Amino acid sequence: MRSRLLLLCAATAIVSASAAVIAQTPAKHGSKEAKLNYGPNARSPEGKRYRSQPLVTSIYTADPSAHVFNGNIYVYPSHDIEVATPDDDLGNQYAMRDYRVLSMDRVGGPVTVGPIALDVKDVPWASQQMWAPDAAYKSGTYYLYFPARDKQLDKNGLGTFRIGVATSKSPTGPFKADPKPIAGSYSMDPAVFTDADGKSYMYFGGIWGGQLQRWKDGTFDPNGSDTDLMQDDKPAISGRIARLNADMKSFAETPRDVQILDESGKPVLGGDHERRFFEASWVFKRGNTYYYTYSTGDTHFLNYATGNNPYGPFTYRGHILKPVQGWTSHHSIIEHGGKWWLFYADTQLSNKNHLRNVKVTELKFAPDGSIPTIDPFLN
Ligand code: FUB
Repeated sequence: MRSRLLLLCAATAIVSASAAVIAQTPAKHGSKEAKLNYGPNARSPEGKRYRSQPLVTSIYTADPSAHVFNGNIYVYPSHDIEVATPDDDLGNQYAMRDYRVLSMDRVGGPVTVGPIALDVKDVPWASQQMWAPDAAYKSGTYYLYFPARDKQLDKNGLGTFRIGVATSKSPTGPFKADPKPIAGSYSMDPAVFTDADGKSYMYFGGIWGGQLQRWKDGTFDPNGSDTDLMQDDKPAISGRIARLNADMKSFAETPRDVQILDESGKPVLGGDHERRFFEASWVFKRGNTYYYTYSTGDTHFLNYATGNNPYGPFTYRGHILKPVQGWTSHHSIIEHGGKWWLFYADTQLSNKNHLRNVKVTELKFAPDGSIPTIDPFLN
């Protein structure tokens, strides 16, 4: 127990450092990284070796949304911070207040941690919990999409989640937030996909603390359930999609459900916790196939389903990633340097659910387009 405490103290000291560049090389004996649970000798609490190492150790990061802009890779993660809030099912322990962007010219190269790109204090409508963001680029402007609780309090004394947008001329910010959240937006985990025809779509939503179950026909039920969805024998609650207007800042339509069907064409049911949608939507296109990927939350898988257009329906295909160390699993997938990459996160450095670290590993495809399931541990 004592050595675990010392390790956590060392980790906290390291991650309080400001902007830094960390190379993905094994830690030198006696270096700061050597004191962390980092490097090829690092082990999970169960004694397993990790498939990949954290991309950075100077700050805690999670929910990585990776993009290729101008040939370089930019990762828009949540910026986890130390808080005393105990873990709960609403995710109050995830009390993030700002964003910082990671950048690299290739997977395996040095990673730069950018300065603060957006702070909650500079978002007029937001109160707290700057959760999983995403980014997009169009015509010389970078767009940062982010969820946060607004300033109107609900029965738990917390704000309702909305989705905001901020812009910058640089991929690393600083970003300036619009004064109001995107009209018609709700819940969290925005992910923007731009199709080959230039049309952009926002996928969003998350159940439990993400509040998706409280929204019916665009209306929020402040007394709705937080975690008991009473949906086991019914189609699972779906993530949402809305096409964006050309301004990239507003919805062109009322959000629609993103349906996930099983192999016989029936909707995946709410009680099917290993297959149903929980949060963390991410869409990419390979050939003519649209891959809708997401997290199963309480069963801790990353899954994928495929379809032939951005709206779906999508047919469930399998697990992308087995459970990582830590409660949440949230990811993104990009193609760079002729390979496909899965960005994900675990809690290797801290072993605390709310202090996560972003990682990357190669994602492969079988000839039929299926994705072999990745194990985040080597043995
Ligand atoms: O990081 C806070 C929340 O936890 C995210 O928005 C979810 O996707 C989960 O990772």
